[in-house]
Amino acid sequence: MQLDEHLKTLGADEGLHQVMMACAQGVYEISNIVRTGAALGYAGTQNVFGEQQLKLDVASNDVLLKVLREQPLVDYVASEELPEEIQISKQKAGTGNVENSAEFSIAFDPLDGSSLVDVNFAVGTIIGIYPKGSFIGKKPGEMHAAMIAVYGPRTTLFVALKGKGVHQYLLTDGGFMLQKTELKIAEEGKYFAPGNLRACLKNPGYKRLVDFWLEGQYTLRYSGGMVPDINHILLKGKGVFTYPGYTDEPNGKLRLLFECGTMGFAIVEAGGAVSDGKISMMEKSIEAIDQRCPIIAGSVKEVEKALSFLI
Ligand code: P6P
Repeated sequence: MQLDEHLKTLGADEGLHQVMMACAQGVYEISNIVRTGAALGYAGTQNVFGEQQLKLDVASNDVLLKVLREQPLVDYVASEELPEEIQISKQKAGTGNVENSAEFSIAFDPLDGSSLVDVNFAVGTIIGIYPKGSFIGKKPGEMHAAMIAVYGPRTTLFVALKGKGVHQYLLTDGGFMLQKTELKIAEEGKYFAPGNLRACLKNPGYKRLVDFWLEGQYTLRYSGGMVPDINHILLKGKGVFTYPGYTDEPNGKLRLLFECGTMGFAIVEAGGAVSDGKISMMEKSIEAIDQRCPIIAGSVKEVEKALSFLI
């Protein structure tokens, strides 16, 4: 079954369906850019986090901005590659040619882990679809849907629809075809994806947690790409992903709006748990576009065990 048809069977409302199909078109175009090496090397610019932008980052960002600007229902957009949120509905309405019929605001990381492309590791696109309006003050739990693309040996797409589960589609010559429905994460499972291991030096609780996993003979599954690493948990149906902070960087590296909130939404929709170390990521208020936060995510009991060491 095609993505378009399956979204209808899931009961996605018409406007959300329209915007999700536009995002899927963007993912299709980004997949082609990644696979053909159409944009290699550095762009000579930095993002708001001071990270050198690759031509791939800029090209992927341009693709999503293009497809979203064509959507009358999109209000604000925010990208990891842009310094601030943009109200594209107002830009259009400002020309007097469109009354503001916007319903959704969309935050995205157009190519997460892009620096891994040059070693041919899997990377991904992370898209969070929120109610309209500024992202500031919203919480990830308010999302209508999350879309997560994985550019690996195959291009696959997760769709997490609020209250309607997580589903996986494979990009084929005939478009995105349904592969797996109702993905579920079991309460526990011995896979671990320990990000920011350098934190063990100054965060003794993290060192004890890693020792717990090693003594428990957990299987390591960490690639340095958040999307493929959490893809593994969703498809194996178990495991835990961590990227904690430590004294030098108490909030760690990953972004609430562009990474932790959206990936966490999909994990919760699949029956898992996601925390910033203190509260559920779904309840964490977005205070700034570039806000970073620690993340512990995956099987409910694995997250609980991890938190018992980290708190
Ligand atoms: P480290 C990729 O750059 C990324 O933003 C996430 O996709 C990934 O989980 C993390 O950084 C990896 O960070 O410190 O292991 O390189």
